[in-house]
Amino acid sequence: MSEGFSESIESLPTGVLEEMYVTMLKIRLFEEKVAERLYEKEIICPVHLYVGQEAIAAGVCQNLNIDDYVFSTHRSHGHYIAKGGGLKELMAELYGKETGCSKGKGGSMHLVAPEVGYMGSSAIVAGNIPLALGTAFSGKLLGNGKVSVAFFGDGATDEGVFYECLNIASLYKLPIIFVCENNLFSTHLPISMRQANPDLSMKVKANSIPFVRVDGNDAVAVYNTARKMIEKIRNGEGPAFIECMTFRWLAHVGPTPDLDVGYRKKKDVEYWMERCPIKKIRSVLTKKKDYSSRKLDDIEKRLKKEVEESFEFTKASNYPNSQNLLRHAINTESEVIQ
Ligand SMILES: Cc1ncc(C[n+]2csc(CCOP(=O)(O)OP(=O)(O)O)c2C)c(N)n1
Repeated sequence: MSEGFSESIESLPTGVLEEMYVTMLKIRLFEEKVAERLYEKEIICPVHLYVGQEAIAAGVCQNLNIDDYVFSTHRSHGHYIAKGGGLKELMAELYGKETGCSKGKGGSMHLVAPEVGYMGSSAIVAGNIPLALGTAFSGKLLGNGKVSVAFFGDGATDEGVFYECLNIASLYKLPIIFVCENNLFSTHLPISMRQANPDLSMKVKANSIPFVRVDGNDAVAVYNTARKMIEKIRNGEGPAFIECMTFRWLAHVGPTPDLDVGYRKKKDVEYWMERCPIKKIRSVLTKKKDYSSRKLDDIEKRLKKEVEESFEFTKASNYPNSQNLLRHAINTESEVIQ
């Protein structure tokens, strides 16, 4: 299925594979903890889990520098973690604590970590795409060599602004990579019930933007494709588009498997779970001559501890006090209150 650049996995350095594996497992373990806390109703902000899609954030972000720009969506944890955002600040944000990355005022859908180039997530479907276009414009004008990344779901391709952004990015040859995570549904509707022609490639190519579709559960395919595209973007060749075919394992929002809703079949979910992106990269890694499965166990132990520490940190943190409620917000005169 993959039309991506599928170089032999042997040619990928073990270090790169291991780093992607660590990122993916960190996202998975973190979200498993979050799911547990959601069931307990300890976390009460709306949470859109990324379980099943980890290879996309890891494969793309593995190619980025810390000062490249990433813009994310309501399904934000994977991109935040893959770009280097701190787990403690993320967990604290989900609990609304003042030590959270958005000072406890944003919740899961409004994360930010500019110190690592994670410029923010937005709950407005497709709303992050013009924002990424903005940093791409600045990158072009300043000639600073930075690349902007817009991650979005297939639902964003239903929006008019998506098409406007494709046009402008192409017209001005902006340094931006569009990453569509096509998990086959926008909430409960498949793309075939939303668009007359569900084939995205034609729409992207109509704007003269290079398009590649890859298996989004294969971190190596995502990595290789994004690497080639980002190299060209840095060389001034303008935007590129990668469509990553994938599937979310859990409900649109919240921690349940949501099979009772009736919009997807148990056997489809099982099919995709069989094609677990983490299982896949683990099997690639263990085929490397110089890699031992003991190392994988050590990584898992270390990451579980890191997740546990983020939880302890959150428990020990305070909620914002009432005097600070308007800090870091915009007042009625449109001034940012420090
Ligand atoms: C402009 C806008 N329209 C509708 C919504 C309601 N909404 C929230 S998430 C979502 C589905 C988005 O699907 P997709 O972009 O494919 O991302 P996924 O949830 O599959 O990751 C919708 C329609 C919204 N937040 N913003």
